[in-house]
Amino acid sequence: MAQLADVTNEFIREEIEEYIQRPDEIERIVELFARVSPKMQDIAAAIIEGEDDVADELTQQALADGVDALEIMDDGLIAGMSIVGIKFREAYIFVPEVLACARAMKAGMAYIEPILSAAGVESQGTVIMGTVKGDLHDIGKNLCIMMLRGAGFTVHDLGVDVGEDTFIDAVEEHGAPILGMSALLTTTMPNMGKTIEAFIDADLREDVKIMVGGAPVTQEFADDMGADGYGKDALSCVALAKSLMQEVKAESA
Ligand code: B12
Repeated sequence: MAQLADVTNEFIREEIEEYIQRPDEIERIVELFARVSPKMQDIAAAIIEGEDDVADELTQQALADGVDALEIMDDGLIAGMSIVGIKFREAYIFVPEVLACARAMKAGMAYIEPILSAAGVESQGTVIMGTVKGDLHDIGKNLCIMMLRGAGFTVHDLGVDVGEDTFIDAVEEHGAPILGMSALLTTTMPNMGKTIEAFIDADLREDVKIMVGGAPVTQEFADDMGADGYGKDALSCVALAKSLMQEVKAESA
């Protein structure tokens, strides 16, 4: 088991000591940062401090040094955000600070996105993605979109606070076989179920595979609301989209 002393970056060590109290979270975060390279720890620190210019510079530098774009995304940008999430939950920081962290993450992602997108070849299929009504969280959704595009999917991003009718219109307009919905609030999660019901009412449920995700969403919740799949992160989102696409092809064969 990794120890705090195995985390080489002093700032990250202090953040863990000062702000993380739950033993399971300490173990998970220490394990994570003990594994990631010093360069990635620096990027994570820039995210935690909300320094977008530093995140921008370090991401460019890491790419120039040959670090893999996925490694920067997972071990630098997302890893940093995991500490931000805990500090926000425990009210050590508030919305303006989190927005600064989100801006820093976006600054790094700006370099990662074109690389992951360029990796794709022919289109694997069309996916409509959006964050449900009442919900403004889009970092996770945007990561999923980035990865889906990287895997060759054509993705139409409806943005945040998306109502049922907008989801239905987009699926129809683009003839999309897959719809992905994101929700980060327990209060907006039910809007996923409402959207699925709206598809049923419009007699369109059979025409589209629906996948859901977001931190509070679980497989059980997804099953209960009648979704076709749940993904816990951007990588599973891609795996899920691929398997749903196979189902679509098998059904239409
Ligand atoms: C950043 C953030 C914000 C930012 C959002 C900026 C932005 N542009 O997105 C701001 C400051 C605006 C914000 C506002 C609020 N927030 Co907020 N926020 C967060 C925070 C810290 C991180 C979320 C995040 O980006 N995570 C990083 C990404 C990478 O992870 P992710 O979103 O889970 O996405 C991954 C997976 O879930 C999955 N996934 C996501 N979508 C999908 C979709 C599909 C189809 C699939 C397959 C997979 C998938 O893949 C993603 C990539 O790996 C979380 C804490 C947390 N730990 O989640 C709180 C959190 C979600 N917020 C919370 C709250 C309460 C709020 C506010 C109500 C605060 C307030 N008092 O105003 C407002 C609500 C605004 C609104 N109407 O939406 C609570 C929700 C509590 C609850 N039980 O509902 C949380 C959990 C913090 C907490 N513990 O208190 N927030």
